[in-house]
Amino acid sequence: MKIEQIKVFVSCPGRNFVTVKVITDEGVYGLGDATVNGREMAVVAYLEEHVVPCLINRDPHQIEDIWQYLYKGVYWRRGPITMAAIAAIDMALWDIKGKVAGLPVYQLLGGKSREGITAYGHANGETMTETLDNLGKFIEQGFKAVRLQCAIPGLGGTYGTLGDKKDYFELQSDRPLPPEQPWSTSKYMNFIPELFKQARERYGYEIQLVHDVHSRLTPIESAHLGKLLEPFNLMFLEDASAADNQDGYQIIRNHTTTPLAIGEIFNTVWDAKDLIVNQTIDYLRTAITHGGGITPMKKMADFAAMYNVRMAPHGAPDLSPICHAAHAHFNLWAPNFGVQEFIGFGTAKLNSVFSHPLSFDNGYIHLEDKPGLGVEYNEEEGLKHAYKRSYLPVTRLEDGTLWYW
Ligand code: EZ4
Ligand code: CO
Repeated sequence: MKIEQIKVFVSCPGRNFVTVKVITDEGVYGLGDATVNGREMAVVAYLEEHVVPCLINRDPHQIEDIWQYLYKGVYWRRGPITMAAIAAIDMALWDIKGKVAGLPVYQLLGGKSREGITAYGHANGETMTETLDNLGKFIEQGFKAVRLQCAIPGLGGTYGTLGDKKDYFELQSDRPLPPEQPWSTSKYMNFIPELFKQARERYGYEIQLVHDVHSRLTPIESAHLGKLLEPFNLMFLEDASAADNQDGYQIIRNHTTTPLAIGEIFNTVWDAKDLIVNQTIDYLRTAITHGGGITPMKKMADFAAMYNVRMAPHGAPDLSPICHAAHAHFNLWAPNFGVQEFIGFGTAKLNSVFSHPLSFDNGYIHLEDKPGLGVEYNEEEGLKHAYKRSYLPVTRLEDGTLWYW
């Protein structure tokens, strides 16, 4: 079997997605997700100009060798654009192998370690009451874990809240230039512990709770927040601080027993190596699309397991349904799976372009048994939704200093 053609599609059914289709001389094809939110066309150029020509006529079954060729074989290793491009090819090759074998990808990884995939939903709101009412709705739907994000009083536009937008799946397509949002660490610190206090008073301690700091705090500030949140038993605090310097997490760890999760912007195991071996984190949140594919994620999971770190792949709506399906296969297999972030299955427009094998019931994601990843990309529908330049917001402190979004 040979790789005959590789197509790269960009479509915007509410937000931009980059999709790769690897087609073989025997007609079998595989699909992969290469979306990097706000930098989509950089991955397209990387794939079309620098990856696709090298893969024509290669054997698609040589997944490991092709991964090594695209990673180790290239002097300019790592980085989000490179690794998303490699990831999409890798996903597509696992999809092909599964289709040829007549087996779902989780079977190729080693089979199921569990029946259902525990998912956490997003309860958010403009006020504390709205956020807590939404938490109640998630509990009623059977969710076992929920992320809480609330607009911070006195700040216009807080990460994780929708403002006047309809939903996550339409959030980004109308941002042709980066919008700006203000940030105040003191306003945030004075508010968030009260949100979790009231959540526990209203709903008790059975529901597991998560919060995403989105890297807005320094290590000592997040250590302080972690301590303030200890009475409210979080499942984890996400992106408590940026980890460009992995040593910073030791400061957080030294001061709080609130579990820590990080990794959605990591693109190789090297971004997390010190965090793992020093046991300064509890969950690794790298996505298959941004971490170089299924091949390295399996290695990362086994490495993390040696240090009691569990996998909790990023599940944002800017990952395409192909990545969400790949996560489901991975999560069914990974012995050290923790939890999957889950924001629903999107809009009718999104589902006209992508179909996926996932369903949700009583707090768990389930995967229909189909060969490969079990996803389809409708090329004709995709063409109806042209790419729109779009950006994530930029954050400034109230005095104008640029900060982490
Ligand atoms: O901000 O995916 O946990 N989820 C997140 C996301 C990220 C976006 C960035 O593209 O932090 O909402
Ligand atoms: Co996050």
